[in-house]
Amino acid sequence: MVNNRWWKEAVVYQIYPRSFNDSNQDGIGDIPGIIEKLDYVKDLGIDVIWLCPIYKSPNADNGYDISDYQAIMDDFGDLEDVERLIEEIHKRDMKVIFDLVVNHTSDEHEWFIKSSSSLENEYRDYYIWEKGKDNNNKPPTNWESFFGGSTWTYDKKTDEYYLHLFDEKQPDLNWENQEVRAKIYNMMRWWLNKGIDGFRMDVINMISKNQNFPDGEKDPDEDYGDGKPYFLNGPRLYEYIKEMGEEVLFDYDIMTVGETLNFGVENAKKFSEVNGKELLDMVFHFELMSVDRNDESKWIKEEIDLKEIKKIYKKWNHGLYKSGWNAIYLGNHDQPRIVSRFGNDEEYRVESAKMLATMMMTMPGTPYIYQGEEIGMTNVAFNDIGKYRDVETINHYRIEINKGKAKDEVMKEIQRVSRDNARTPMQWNDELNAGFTQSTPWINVNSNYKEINVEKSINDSDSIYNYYKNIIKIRKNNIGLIYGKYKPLLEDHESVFLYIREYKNEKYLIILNFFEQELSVEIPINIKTKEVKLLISNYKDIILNNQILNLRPYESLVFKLG
Ligand code: ISL
Ligand code: CA
Repeated sequence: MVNNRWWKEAVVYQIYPRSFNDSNQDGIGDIPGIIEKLDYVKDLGIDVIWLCPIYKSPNADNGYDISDYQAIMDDFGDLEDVERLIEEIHKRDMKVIFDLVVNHTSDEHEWFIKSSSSLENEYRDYYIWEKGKDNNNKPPTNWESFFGGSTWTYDKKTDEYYLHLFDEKQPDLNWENQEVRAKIYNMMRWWLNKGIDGFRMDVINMISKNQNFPDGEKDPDEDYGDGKPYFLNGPRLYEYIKEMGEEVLFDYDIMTVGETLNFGVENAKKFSEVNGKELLDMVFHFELMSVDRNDESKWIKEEIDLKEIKKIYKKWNHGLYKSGWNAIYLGNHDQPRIVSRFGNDEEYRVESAKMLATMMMTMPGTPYIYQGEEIGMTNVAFNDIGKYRDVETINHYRIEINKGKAKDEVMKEIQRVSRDNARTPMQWNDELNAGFTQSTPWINVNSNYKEINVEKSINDSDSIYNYYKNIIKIRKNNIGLIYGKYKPLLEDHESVFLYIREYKNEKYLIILNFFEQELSVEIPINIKTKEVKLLISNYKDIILNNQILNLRPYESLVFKLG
């Protein structure tokens, strides 16, 4: 069933509360701090806010380790603050989706405290406990955690191992247990009845595991095997998500977006609706997140091949056309800053940030802007590991140094890829700590905040911020950029990305020079006729001789053809 929906026409802004705005000067962003900035978010042209976890948490993984789903992290405020936030967002005619992290909890959640207390405890089966191998001296499987090391931790008290696909302080919930599922659905309803407008579902395609817990494939020289075939897209995943729909989702006019590793277009289609009822409206896939890195390791860099990017967009845009919906993103709180990763964060920071924004805002699907992307915030290169906060980064450093890798080599990997690149405080102005806090921030502010900040951007008509604002307006005023068919041209061109969007009698041509290299390209469509209108570009002029267009570094143009 294909129809126009509010979440298909929305632009989403992702807020990582810890780093957004500190209102009580403790160095940590908080809920009242977000409320102070809602007019800023609204003015950008945002319709929906995705709020990263705000629930009670010991912050082993900055809130993705929840100890109470229905209480608020002390650092961020209290339930009243959250209810006020929801109200203030709705007052500004925006919506808010919360982060649903139900593959695992914190090990400080009362369920785990009880579960780990004894074999007989009624909560034992809320988590995944197994006997080890070799007389319990080895973990039940050879799987590697996303944060390094084994996915199993031995618990002496009950002489069994528990599973954690992430940090050992993030034990995986046992979704086989119907009681666990029921409690999660109740919690979801509790939040929806407070007025939230949907969920972003953290690693949602990991919740069903192969119950035989087999070892993963392992290279002889590797310490761990690959468990992904046994915990991604597991045997009961569809059953669980469909049940979640029946128990919760179908009763509300909400938006859902699943975070799904190795899910694929067919699953995205299959999980989007069941019997015409909306299930996972859209998903974040990771295929664009590996175009600049080795598939085996996020820490190993590879050159970007634009043709690979074109293939990924074509597969998903065609695959979900009129049978599903795309989530469009290039960055988030887990990924490096997009202008550093896909663009150029030095000489062509402004042009390349605008080119990336043009690509996202002219693709079919719902675009997601991660806080700071709209002002072209860049990666941060802290010179010592002591300045990093992310558990994944710190674990990587320890593991690699223990393996004997040179310190400066590990630091280079971390500076390029660490999730902390996206977690330095939002840069509001050129005052102390970029206006984020009057106190010592929980993580250092990027030293470039005097040049890169909101205040400076708002007042500069040529800024990345004003470009985002304009192109968001253009997207909203040209519905063909939302619902139009995607038709790629010049597919073999190594550095120019050129595509058409077509919808009823509207037609748009998007031209992107994806790299720094200047070049000339023959445009396969006559753009000199009087019907053609240039809607937006990131240079002041256009260099066109007949059909030959001279493209400068990262030059991007959007034409309306009629
Ligand atoms: O950045 C990654 C580690 O390599 C990603 O694999 C990321 O950890 C993965 O996509 C899952 O991310 C989500 O779940 C994690 C949490 O740390 C991330 O912040 C969250 O986005 C565990 O809850
Ligand atoms: Ca604070």
